[in-house]
Amino acid sequence: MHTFLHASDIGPLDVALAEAAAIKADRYRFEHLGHHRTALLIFFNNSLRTRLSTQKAARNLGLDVVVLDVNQGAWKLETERGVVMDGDKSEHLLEAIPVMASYCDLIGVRTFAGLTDRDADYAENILSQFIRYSGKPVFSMESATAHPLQAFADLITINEHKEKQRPKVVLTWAPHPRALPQAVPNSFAEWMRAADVDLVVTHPEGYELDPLFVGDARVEHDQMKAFEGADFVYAKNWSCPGVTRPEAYGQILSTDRSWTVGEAHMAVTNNAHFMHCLPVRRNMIVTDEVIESPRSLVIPEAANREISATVVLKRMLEAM
Ligand code: AN0
Ligand code: CP
Repeated sequence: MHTFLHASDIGPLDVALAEAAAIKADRYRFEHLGHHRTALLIFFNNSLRTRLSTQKAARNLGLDVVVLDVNQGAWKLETERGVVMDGDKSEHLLEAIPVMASYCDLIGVRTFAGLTDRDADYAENILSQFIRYSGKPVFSMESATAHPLQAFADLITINEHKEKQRPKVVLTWAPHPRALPQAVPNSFAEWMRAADVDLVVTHPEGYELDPLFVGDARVEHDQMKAFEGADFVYAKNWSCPGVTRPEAYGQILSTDRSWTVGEAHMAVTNNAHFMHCLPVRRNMIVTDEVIESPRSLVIPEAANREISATVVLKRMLEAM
């Protein structure tokens, strides 16, 4: 595996899930693979879970790890070609990428969507330059349109907790005070479709996700109806994806707090597990009662980020 961005990059999901279970049972089992190799983790944006779990995963595999926070201590990077660099950016990505790549064997990149230029975001403008100019395997640690390490961890968590072969999984939009990317819901929808669960997506009008990720998954605009009989409820805010409302790309279209997941919502489910990728704003996305309930999986889900990252880095090392 040379790049990790989409569910298809990891091949058959049953094989990946079996590998995840084996690694969870013995997470140092492939420690020899990373000997004398270095992973570089580059953060253009904040992170708690990805930063820690990916470092832990790399160490499980015997890798050395270097972490760079681009906006803290590095030169400000220009990302557009053809710009006269007379502003505050001291270095271009076109030099910085091969330089950074010369010190490592594989590269993880976190770079959020700008949420102003849909075409640039959906072309994965920054990640694709790393893929093209680094000459090294590159994996997304949440890039403009996708967060595959999160979706893989979510799938592992659902697989561990499901009580029927084909559970009903509901992806629900929920309100948030700031405009957030679509990367998490995009990848969640993509991976759930690949895993063949009964996926239902619910959101207010205008929040339609890109068909590239959501395919022909069932969309139900009545949130309560969507929740009926659900085995898993996956909450997330996202901004306007610009599919049905191109002029509103990246904007907040609704702040309707009736979409905040509470006990009345969970009461119509099949005693569903609650999931969220974190960080979560309590009593905006989900009430205290629901996130603290015994059916909440937010902590095991975050813990599985170490497992998904270990599988992905292992695959990349094996392909070298
Ligand atoms: C980010 C997002 O919504 O994409 C990261 C989630 C893992 N969340 C925030 O910026 C709050
Ligand atoms: N879920 C997730 O990716 O969290 P961080 O933004 O803290 O890495």
